[in-house]
Amino acid sequence: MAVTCSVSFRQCRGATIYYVQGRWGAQASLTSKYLGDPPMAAVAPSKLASLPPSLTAASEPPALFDGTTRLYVAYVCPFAQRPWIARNYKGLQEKIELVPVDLLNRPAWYKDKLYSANKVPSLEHNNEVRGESLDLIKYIDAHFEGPALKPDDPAKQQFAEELLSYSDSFNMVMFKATAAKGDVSGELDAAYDKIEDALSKFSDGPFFLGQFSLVDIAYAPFVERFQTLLLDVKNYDILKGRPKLALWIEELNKIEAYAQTRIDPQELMSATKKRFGLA
Ligand SMILES: N[C@@H](CCC(=O)N[C@@H](CS)C(=O)NCC(=O)O)C(=O)O
Repeated sequence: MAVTCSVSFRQCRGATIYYVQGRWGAQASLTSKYLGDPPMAAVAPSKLASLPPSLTAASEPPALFDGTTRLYVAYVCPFAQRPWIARNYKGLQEKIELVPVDLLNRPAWYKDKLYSANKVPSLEHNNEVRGESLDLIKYIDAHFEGPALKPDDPAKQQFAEELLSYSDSFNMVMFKATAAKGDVSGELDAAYDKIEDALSKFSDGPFFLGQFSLVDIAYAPFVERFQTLLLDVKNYDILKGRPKLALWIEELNKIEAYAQTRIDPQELMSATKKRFGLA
């Protein structure tokens, strides 16, 4: 099945790093093996049962621009998980409809009629569609009721912006380290020590800004994935010598809004490893 529109590539140390439905891999060439798996393979069946089914190329679109607010996601996509957590945390389950799409068998109307960037997440609200996960967390926080995700304290606001800016670089270190052949512990130490330091900055709670915020939402989907993957592939324990990070993950898992978006870690890892050509 050729679905090249759902794939993007970057070069990394001579290998092609590719990206399919929220998962990265390293391979000399992309084969149908990587595009042929059931797109929902990583989602635990128990979780799937309680979530709406993903729309496919065969699915009719919802009544687009009828005034309904819709958040388009793919269940395995860490970027889409961000605004999904924000929506849950603010208690907007009734106000923002969750619409999962199957990226590997994507409905044509998604690009043609809704979001020309053709990525998830996207948010349909007030007859407009917007994307970019970090922007969407902020947008949902600013335009809907519910507990604030952005702190009031200017010092925390500034630190939030620094951490949000760093999140892309952090993710890139993780993607490259996972795909690299040699010892990458130096790069990983630097990235996770930075996270451990960041978690030490405010003492009024276990989260990046003390209390749960948009920064935790930005990092959680990625840390979740790379914790299991790095342990398995690189024998690298992100928690070793990092008590703040261990506590952060423990406390994060108690947040129902986040727990609702989590898919089984082992299932996710085995699917991700397949994408990395490591299984
Ligand atoms: N920078 C975007 C990245 C979104 C993204 O790459 N989403 C992936 C799925 S995890 C996607 O839609 N890929 C489809 C494609 O690239 O065609 C964001 O933060 O929202």
